[in-house]
Amino acid sequence: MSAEEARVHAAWLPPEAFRALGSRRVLVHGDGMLVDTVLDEVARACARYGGRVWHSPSWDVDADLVLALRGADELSSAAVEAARAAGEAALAKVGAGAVLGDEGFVLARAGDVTAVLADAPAGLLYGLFHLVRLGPAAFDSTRPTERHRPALRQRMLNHWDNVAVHPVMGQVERGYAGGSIFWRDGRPRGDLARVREYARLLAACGINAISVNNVNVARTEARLLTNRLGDVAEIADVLRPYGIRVHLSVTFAAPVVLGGLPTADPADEAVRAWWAATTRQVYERIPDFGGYVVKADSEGQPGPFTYGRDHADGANLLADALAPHGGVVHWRAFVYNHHQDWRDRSTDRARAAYDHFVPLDGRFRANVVLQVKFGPVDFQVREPVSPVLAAMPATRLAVEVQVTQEYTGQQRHVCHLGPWWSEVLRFAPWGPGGRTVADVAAGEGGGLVAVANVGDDLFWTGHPLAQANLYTVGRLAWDPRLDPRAVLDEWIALTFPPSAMADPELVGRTLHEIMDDSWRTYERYTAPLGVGFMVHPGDHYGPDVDGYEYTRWGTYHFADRDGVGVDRSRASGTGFAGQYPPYWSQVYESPERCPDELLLFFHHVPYGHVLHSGSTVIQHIYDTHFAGVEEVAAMRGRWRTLKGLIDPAVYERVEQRLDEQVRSATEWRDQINTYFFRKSGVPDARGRRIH
Ligand code: GCV
Repeated sequence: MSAEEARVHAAWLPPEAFRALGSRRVLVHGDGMLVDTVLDEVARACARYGGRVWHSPSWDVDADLVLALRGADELSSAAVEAARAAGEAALAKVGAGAVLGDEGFVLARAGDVTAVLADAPAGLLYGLFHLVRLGPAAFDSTRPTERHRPALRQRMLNHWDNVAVHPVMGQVERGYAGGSIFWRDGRPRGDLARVREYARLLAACGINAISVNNVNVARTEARLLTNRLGDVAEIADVLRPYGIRVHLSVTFAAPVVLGGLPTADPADEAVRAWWAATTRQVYERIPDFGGYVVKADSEGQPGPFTYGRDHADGANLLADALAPHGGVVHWRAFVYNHHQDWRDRSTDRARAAYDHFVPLDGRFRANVVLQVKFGPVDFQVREPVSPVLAAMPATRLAVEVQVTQEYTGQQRHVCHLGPWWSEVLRFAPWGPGGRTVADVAAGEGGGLVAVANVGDDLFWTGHPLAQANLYTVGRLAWDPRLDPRAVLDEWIALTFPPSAMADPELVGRTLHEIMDDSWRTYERYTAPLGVGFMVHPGDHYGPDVDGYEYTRWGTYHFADRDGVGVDRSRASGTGFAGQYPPYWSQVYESPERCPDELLLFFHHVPYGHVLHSGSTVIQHIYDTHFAGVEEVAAMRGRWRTLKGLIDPAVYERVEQRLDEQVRSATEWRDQINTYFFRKSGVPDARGRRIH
């Protein structure tokens, strides 16, 4: 183990988290690569904590825990067969339709034995990590039977990692955790042990797919598809034992830039043949390759528009090449005019994905997953849910969220996003009580895709508390109904194991106090009431209220001396509100009914407009910005109570970042409040200092 490996933070899998499991007598029964992974995990835990492990023994053994494949041979061990019978009985009780599938498992008690049964090796692996989460509770004699299956089939991370350092975006586009764990200066980073640790962490929270390069595909990265495929295969080999399939971002222009063809037109036979042959070679090298991720006709990336074709033509071209091998295309819906004239009030970036893609519903092949950003603009701290998610019933849809905190404090600020994603996934686009976004993502074999926040930083995520965002996104993809507070509890108990803490109750309570509401705190001191952006152009860190106001990017707030906000109503604005099914369309259309937090996303209102909260818009801006900074200062105070109680390296890193968060939040407060005071001339009703 190198010195660096020794120092890399264990995140949510410290050895201590395996204590309960590792001190037991464990029997693993079944065969397969992922069963070997289970065995390896259990063996390491038992070596550390004094337990024992057997693999399909031919003699009778006494076990406390049995992890078995349902289809595996009978064993002569009475305890094992009893455990298996208990698992089967539990399954029968759940009902005939209660299949486990490729990744599910059942946990049941048989006498003194805890049994985990699965139909496939991946199910056993997920069952194992469930046991780790439960800790000693997995062995409670009264533990009820549980059946677990992932709600979403595809639980994916997109890495925006560049192989060669990009002159502006660096090694990782929008990366805030050091370099890439895969690539460095044009070559593989060469630390596959670190990649393996990463795979463990991801499997333990339920992720089963990763794309390993940026969706903006430059020259070097394009070649991962062909003559640098070996680099991808090496990563795939390391991820495979943890049930994670590798995907690749490809450029739509690949037939031209790699294949030397004169065109990348989807209707061209030579282009189709090139994709088919190239894809065949990918599968020869990586038989379980997941598929392609494509950003086309977006922010300068090539796409089908060049040839007068639409996005269905483009996506289907790649889908046809992948179909014989079982692969999928994740085709991104993030398509908009990034050369907008700010004077042009008729163009609305929020409308773009719907306008481009909804007319194509029904035309995509079965192995195309349309990957839709959760909101209509761009991963802001507050946006409405994208109306595309309710408008394409004949298309597989995946929801895309951003774990890397491009717009939410860049892993210098604590901003725990679990509650936000949970709100998005639970949103019912057809109206309260109806199907939810999570149902849409689950329904047609779509999924949840998250832009990763990990780099080669020793804490993985720059800010140690940002690890919780990565853990949470995996868990919500597995089960979107989970309460984000309960998921945070899991993360806390794993990362700061109670058995290794002098005062676990204080640690847990303090982390909840700091993190639970941190997304709303961030919202309070940044752009108000859903209006978005107001960030420094380019790096997107810190305030710059008019930074994007006169640019080509389509992200405006239209503040003047009388009011602020974007009129997206049908009656007098861009008509974006009309892209929703009737219930929300009507709610958003009306400034009176529109939820406060989205008011300025949908309406341009006077500063004196009275919110549902009873406050005016201008007073709300002042109040939330003063409150936001106070909350951050309180977070820092709370964190300081943990000094000496947790790992000093974690303590120091978080403390430094909280200092920066206090500074940055203060800057946000003062710039936003001063800007709106100067525009409106309305003084703060409470007479606080505005500059
Ligand atoms: C990968 C935003 C980011 C870009 C990113 C883009 C996308 O615009 O600022 O860095 O590019 O989203 O999602 O493709």
